[in-house]
Amino acid sequence: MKNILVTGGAGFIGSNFVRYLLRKYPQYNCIVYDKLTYAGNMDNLRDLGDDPRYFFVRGDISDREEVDKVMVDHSIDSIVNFAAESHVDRSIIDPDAFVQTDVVGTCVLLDAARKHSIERLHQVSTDEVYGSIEKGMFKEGDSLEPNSPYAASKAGAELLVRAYHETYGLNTVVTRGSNTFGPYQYPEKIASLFITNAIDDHPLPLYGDGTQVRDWLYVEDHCSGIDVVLHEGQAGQVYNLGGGNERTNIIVTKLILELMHKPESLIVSVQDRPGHDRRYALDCTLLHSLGWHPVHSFEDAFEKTVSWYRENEWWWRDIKSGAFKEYYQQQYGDRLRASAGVR
Ligand code: NAD
Ligand code: TDX
Repeated sequence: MKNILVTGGAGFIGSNFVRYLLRKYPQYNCIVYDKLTYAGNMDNLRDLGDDPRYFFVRGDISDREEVDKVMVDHSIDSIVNFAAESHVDRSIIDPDAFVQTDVVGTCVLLDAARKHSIERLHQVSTDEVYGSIEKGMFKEGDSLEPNSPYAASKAGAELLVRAYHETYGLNTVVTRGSNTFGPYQYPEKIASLFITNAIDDHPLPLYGDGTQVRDWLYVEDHCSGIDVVLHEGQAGQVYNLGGGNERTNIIVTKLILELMHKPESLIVSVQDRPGHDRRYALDCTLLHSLGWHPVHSFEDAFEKTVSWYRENEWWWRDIKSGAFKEYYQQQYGDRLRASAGVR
């Protein structure tokens, strides 16, 4: 591998991955290909500045011509596909873009991978494709029972990846990552939203009773897991990639407030997310057998994350003062008003 196309590299995990890759592999070139949707942000890559091994191309993964051009222009030999519409709540409001980018876009990348005979395509997927589990842990062979339009579109993408491996012998790997947190996360997800709200003493809108469970993974550990599978994973294989940190949402919320010395009275219980998955949990034995283990403790990584948002207001204040406000109103306006009425 030499010229790696990182689609969605201007987003949260993608930008952290680009930094990780360039740091670890001095011989690699990283070509970021990103549509720059509301979630894509050149500020996420600002510190790479004039690194001669980093290139940025603005483009849509569902545009065949643009994808073809970047493959040729940069002699791409591997693809890591992060590009996606990634937020469950937005997929409930409007699923269209999820199907277009997550499913159709992945299909276009698979075709380009075939056409240009690339060495490997790594699909960055999610634990949400399994649906919810009350007890035990999901294994890679378990059935896919996605519950949100987001999860369904990611499952659709994965099935195409599988089919291209089986039918055309394309060298593919898939990672199913769990809930990720860390620097440069668009402030719509629970961790980045609640930290930035708490800085401003704004309410933290907790869905339902807050007893849903997620498995938390620090972004650096997510990147190292992708790195291991990209380089060591078996062709055609899927790998669970979880942090082993199961926590309820209420526990995560209270931890954030404790780390920030803010009162629990900021927590407001609001109307639940429809189709809300109760619990995700991953058995990561397969990935552990490749030698990967998360190295960041949940509490320390959360503390680091809180500090990062505190020290980098320049990054998120701009985002929160723009189009985000409209989304926030749509998603939380009625919910917060209804909760205030109940009190
Ligand atoms: P993000 O929303 O922060 O970033 C997505 C990026 O993709 C953005 O830069 C956006 O501009 C780009 N993009 C969107 N549509 C595109 C298109 N049509 N063409 C090209 N670029 C496009 O997402 P994230 O949280 O960094 O997630 C990255 C990937 O990891 C996604 O595939 C997501 O499903 C997966 N994932 C995320 C998590 C998590 O907790 N955040 C966990 C597991 C898996
Ligand atoms: O305002 C909120 N209040 C709240 O209680 C938000 C945004 C979330 N929540 C709850 C819902 C979930 O139980 O917190 C939990 C986490 O929610 P999100 O941060 O929206 O993440 P989730 O829906 O679990 O999906 C995430 O993990 C898997 C990422 O967004 C996906 O991209 C990834 O695939």
